[in-house]
Amino acid sequence: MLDAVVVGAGFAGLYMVHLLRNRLGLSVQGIEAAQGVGGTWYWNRYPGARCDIESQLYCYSFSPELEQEWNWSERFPAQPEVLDYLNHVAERFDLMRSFTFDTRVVGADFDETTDTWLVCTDGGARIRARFFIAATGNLSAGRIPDFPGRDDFRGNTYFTGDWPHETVDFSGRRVALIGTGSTGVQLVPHVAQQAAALTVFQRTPAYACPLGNRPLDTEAMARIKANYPAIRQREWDFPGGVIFDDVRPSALAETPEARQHFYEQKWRAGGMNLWLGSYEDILVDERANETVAEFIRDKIRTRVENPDTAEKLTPRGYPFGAKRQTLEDGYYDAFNQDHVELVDVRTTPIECITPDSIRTADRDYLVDDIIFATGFDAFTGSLYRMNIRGRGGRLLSDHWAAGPRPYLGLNTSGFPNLFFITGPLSPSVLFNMPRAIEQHCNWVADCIAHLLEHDYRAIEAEPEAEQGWVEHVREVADATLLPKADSWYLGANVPGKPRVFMVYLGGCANYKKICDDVTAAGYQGFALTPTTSPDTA
Ligand code: NA7
Repeated sequence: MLDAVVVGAGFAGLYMVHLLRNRLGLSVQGIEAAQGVGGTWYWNRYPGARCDIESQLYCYSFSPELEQEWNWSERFPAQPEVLDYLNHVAERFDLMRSFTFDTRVVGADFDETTDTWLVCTDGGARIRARFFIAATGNLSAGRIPDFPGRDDFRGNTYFTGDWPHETVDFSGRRVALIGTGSTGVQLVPHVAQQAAALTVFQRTPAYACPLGNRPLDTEAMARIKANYPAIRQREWDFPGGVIFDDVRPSALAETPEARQHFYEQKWRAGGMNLWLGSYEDILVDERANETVAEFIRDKIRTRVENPDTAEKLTPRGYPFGAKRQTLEDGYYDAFNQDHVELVDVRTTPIECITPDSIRTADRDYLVDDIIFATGFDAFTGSLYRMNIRGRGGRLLSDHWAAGPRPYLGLNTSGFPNLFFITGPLSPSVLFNMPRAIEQHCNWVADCIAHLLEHDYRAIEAEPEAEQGWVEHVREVADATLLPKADSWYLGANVPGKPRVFMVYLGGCANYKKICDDVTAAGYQGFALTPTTSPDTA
């Protein structure tokens, strides 16, 4: 029997295996569906795929040596560079040998007689372990909507989250792209450059802001390296873990002129500046939000030449920032080219896909290729497809039928010794992911060390603590504007999924303090089962 099974070889799985094996000396088996490490950065290889958090932040902080030896080439690293980085980490910390690749977990059952997990893979392996750790990512279960006729299409179809490894050449082809979230917005300018015709099918217009990418030269990288300790400290001062200069309390407290000037500065600064680094009240006050929303709408109108297209691209009816901020580099300009067309599927819905077209309420769009940039079954999708069963054989998806409910986002009642890394109800995607991941993995590794040291065989969230956390996460979210859009944060993009805001919005520093306090209070809210409990005596 092993000490732990870790599922996933992205940022989370790699660090989790490093902590458990290299620091605690435990026996660990990593399991990964892909043929290599990287997680999100392995699968999302579409043209233009790029991280939209600054490279100096979007990396591990646990090893000063690693920080000093790795050079980032751009402010926002492209997918191949992040993947190279993760391969480098895997090799540097000798992690590859602990993983089985090209293998999916198809079942995980908690055995109440031994307090162990039996993990089954599609390769037929049955692995028994004390701890089962899901480092499966929040945006890893891809979702292509069930358009009637989808399987009859005779051309090529692509899903952005499972992009082919070989280069795809769209030269001379008529391409349809469905979806205008972060992914679609990144893709459009690249496909437009190649394709003979590009038709973009948009359901909800994005409030896309400029990415502001630039190369990092040797001097810039040297400055970053010299500053890493200070950067790492400052990250925790910001609720989203991304550092900004000059964040102001209230948009409504300033004159329209001062506000306009400030928004211009933030627009030019790029990245998440307008979203998380401008005025603190724009995500909690609708009137404040409207000031920045209108600023962005104006920018779109000036960027897009055709007034009808500009109007279709202009977001309304939901607050800026209530959906994940999308960042663009040439997105709006692409629509100024004659061969790029925008279809608003709210006015003319997609009725079906035929063998050679996408048919909307009023037209047939003849296409050779269809790209689905339609997003993910976020947070729970990757967990449910592992068929995890806890006490009494209860499926995780049944326990969470009304919405996910893990205490602190880390463990859920009835599923002892199962840990989620940046799972639902943790700060996860609304904190800088690598930092959130490190915090979670550190907590889990410390917890496991504690259990082993003090001879506990199991840990499990208490139902009351779990319920309390569910309510707290909801209250914090309801104090903001974020639940006011149909986003994947809410599960709104998946028909039938319970509408529960799945991210803890209290900030990672607060969250870390809550986790640390829970630990200091002897794992308050968790039941710990001693090895010599009456059950085993
Ligand atoms: P997103 O942000 O979920 O975007 C998916 C897009 O696909 C979005 O514009 C959706 O419109 C659209 N969509 C989904 N279903 C349909 C149907 N049935 N018809 C038309 N359009 C549809 O996923 P991304 O991959 O772009 O980004 C995911 C995250 O990865 C991103 O936020 C970053 O954190 C990294 P909708 O807005 O739902 O109306």
